Amino acid sequence: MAGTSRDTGIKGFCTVEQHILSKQGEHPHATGAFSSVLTGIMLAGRIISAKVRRAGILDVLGETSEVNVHGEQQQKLDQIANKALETCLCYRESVGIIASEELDEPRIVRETSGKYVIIFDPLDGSSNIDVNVSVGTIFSIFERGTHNGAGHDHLADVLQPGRKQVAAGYIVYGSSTVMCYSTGEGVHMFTLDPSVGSFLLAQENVRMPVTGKYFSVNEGNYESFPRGVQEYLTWCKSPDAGPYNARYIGSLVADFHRTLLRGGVFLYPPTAKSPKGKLRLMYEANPIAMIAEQAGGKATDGTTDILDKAPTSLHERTPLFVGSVREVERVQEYMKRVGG
Ligand code: FBP
Repeated sequence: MAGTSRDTGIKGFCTVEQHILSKQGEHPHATGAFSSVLTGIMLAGRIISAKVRRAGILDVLGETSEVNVHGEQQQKLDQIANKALETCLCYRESVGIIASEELDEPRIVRETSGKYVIIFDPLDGSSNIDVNVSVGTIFSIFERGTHNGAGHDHLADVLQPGRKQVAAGYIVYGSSTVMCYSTGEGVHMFTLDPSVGSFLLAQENVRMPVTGKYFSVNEGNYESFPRGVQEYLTWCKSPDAGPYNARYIGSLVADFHRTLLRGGVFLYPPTAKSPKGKLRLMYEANPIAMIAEQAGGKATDGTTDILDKAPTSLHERTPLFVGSVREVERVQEYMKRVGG
């Protein structure tokens, strides 16, 4: 599939739709319902990308007067991104339920029909929006439980463990707009070509390096990290380790994308301010964990693999340690040895 197409000279002149079609052979019962959801997410991604790229000259920067369920002041672009995803997804017949970081409760789009549940962080890294640093959209897709009409348990359809995701991914709005997604058969990366308005295949079956000398963490919280994490970070900075390079953008989607391609580990441990961790399980940790594992990496909350955690609420938080298998295991060893 990959490789340069002779007549266009554009590497991998393959769209996401073609890529899914090419995989359909492996899914004889595919109905197009899934690709319809993905094209909805990509359309919203193109709309958001266009706003983010012209943010300085459009009235989309800064805060709104509204506060979201987390008590955070909503950014204008948070709302714009959320609206774009809601609108693009709710048109699709195969969408039954959507849930978002910016919506207090799940939205039941179709009471009994609509096969899929889509949970998303419309604009991750909001603290970076106004300073032109990469931000992103993160999405997680589940299939609904059995449709039995009245009394259907919508919340049970949303609160499924990450291992049940049928697909997950993210879009980074960085120097270019890149989408990475997985349906459980590897991780594939597409770049938005604004000149043709399509996400084109950039790399298939992306593999995360097994090790990598990068650690990514907000060390401003160092004093309240668990001692095992403090000891691991001290080791990373020691001649014995190399030392490792510190990299922290402050947008999970961008810090993870670098970790996917270069290896290393991203850490958001429990802190005094966020004793359960800051990041949200359903629309940050779960989808990122699926991509990590599908690329050969690992994602844990320190003890349990993220994808094996049983969610109890839509906006629950979790500690997150994700990256190269060897690095995440090393953090866990330190946490076990030094006791959390
Ligand atoms: P939202 O911007 O979607 O709320 O995401 C949370 C986030 O911005 C992550 O993208 C990032 O990894 C983390 O918070 C940064 O937190 P901190 O500013 O505490 O380092």
